[in-house]
Amino acid sequence: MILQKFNAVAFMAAIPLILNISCSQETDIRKVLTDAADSGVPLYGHQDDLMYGHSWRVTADECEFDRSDVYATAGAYPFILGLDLGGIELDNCENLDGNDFTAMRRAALKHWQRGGLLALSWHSRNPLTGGDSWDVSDDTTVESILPGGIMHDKFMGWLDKVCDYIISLRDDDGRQIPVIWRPLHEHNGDWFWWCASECSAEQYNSLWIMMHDYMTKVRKVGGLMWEISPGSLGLDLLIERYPGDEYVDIIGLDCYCHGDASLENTIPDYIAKVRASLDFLKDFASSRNKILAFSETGYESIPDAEWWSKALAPALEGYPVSYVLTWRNANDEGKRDWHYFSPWPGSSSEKDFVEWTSSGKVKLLK
Ligand code: BMA
Repeated sequence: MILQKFNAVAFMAAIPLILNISCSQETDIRKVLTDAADSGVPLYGHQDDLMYGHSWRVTADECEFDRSDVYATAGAYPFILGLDLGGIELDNCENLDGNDFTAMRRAALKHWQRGGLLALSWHSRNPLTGGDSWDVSDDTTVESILPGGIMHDKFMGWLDKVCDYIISLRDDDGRQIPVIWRPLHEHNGDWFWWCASECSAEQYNSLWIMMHDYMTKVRKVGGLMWEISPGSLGLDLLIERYPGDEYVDIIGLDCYCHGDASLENTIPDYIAKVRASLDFLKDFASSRNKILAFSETGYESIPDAEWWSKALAPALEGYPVSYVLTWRNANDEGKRDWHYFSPWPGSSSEKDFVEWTSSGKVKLLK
C-alpha cells in the first residue's frame, strides 16, 4: 500500500516533466510581469546582456556569466535577458549574432537562477529563398510554409529545432524554464519575410496559430508566454494582424529613437511616438486582458547623455508597462562598435543611466 502511494506521488510529480510543463513557474512569471505593470515600475531588459558587451564576449566554455555592461554600469543585472534563436533552424553552433547556442543555454539558466526572466525572439531565415529574415524578395514565403505549401515540411522541421532548444532550457531539477516567446515580431512593417508587405492578415494569423498549436499541443512546450510585438508605424494593422486572444499573452511595442541628437525635435518626437503607440496598445491590451510591454527600444550609440531621464523615462511615465528592453550592445570584433543601446562604463550616458536605474522608476535584478 505504502509503495503504491509512493508511486502515485512520484507519478504525479513527474507529470509536469512528462508534459514539459511547469505550471506554477508559468503562473509566477505572469504574476511578476503583471505586478510590474500594475505598479508602474517596468522591469528593465537588455538583449544578449550576458553574452557580450561593447568590448567583450564570453567564450563558448563560459560558465559564470557574471559579466554584463549593465551590471558594470549600474551594479545590477537587467531583470529580463533577451536572447535570439536565429540560426538554430540551420543547426548552426552560433546564432546570427555570434552567440554559441550551448553557452546561451547556460546563460539562460544562470539568469533564471539569479531570479531573472527570459525573452526569446527568432530572427528565422527565409525558408523559401534561403536568405535571412530581412529577405523580402519573394512575397509568397508565408504562403509557402502554411499547410499545403511547398515549404511547409521544411519550416516545421525548423520549428522542431526551436522546440527542442526551448525544451532543453531546464533548471537543476529538470524543470523547464518558462520564457517570454516573441516570434514574428514587427509584423506591421515591410522588412521581414513575415511582415504586412509580404502576406495577407489571414496568412499571418494562420502562421501564428500554426506555430502556437504545433509548439504547445504537438510538441507540448510548456511555460511559453506568447508576445506579439508590432512596430510603432502602422499600428492599426494590429487590429487585423492579430491571431486571437487565446494565442497571445503579451502585447509589446518595438520602437526606437532615431535622428540627430543635436536636433531639438529628436527627443520630443521619440516621446510622442512612444506615447501615441502605448496609448493605442494599452487599450488594445487591457480590453483583452493582456500584459503590456515595451519589447524593443533604444537610441543607437546613445548620443544624448541624458537620454534615459529625458527620453525613455518620460516616454514610459504613467503606462502599465511590464518590461522595457533595450537592444544589444553589438560586439562584432570592433566592426560595429557604434551599434549599442545600453551604456557601458565610460560611455557618455553612464551617469544618467545610473540615476534612472536607481530612481525607483524601473526595476533591475538586485
Ligand atoms: C538587429 C540588429 C542586427 C541583429 C538583429 C538580430 O536589430 O541588431 O545586427 O543581427 O537585430 O539580433
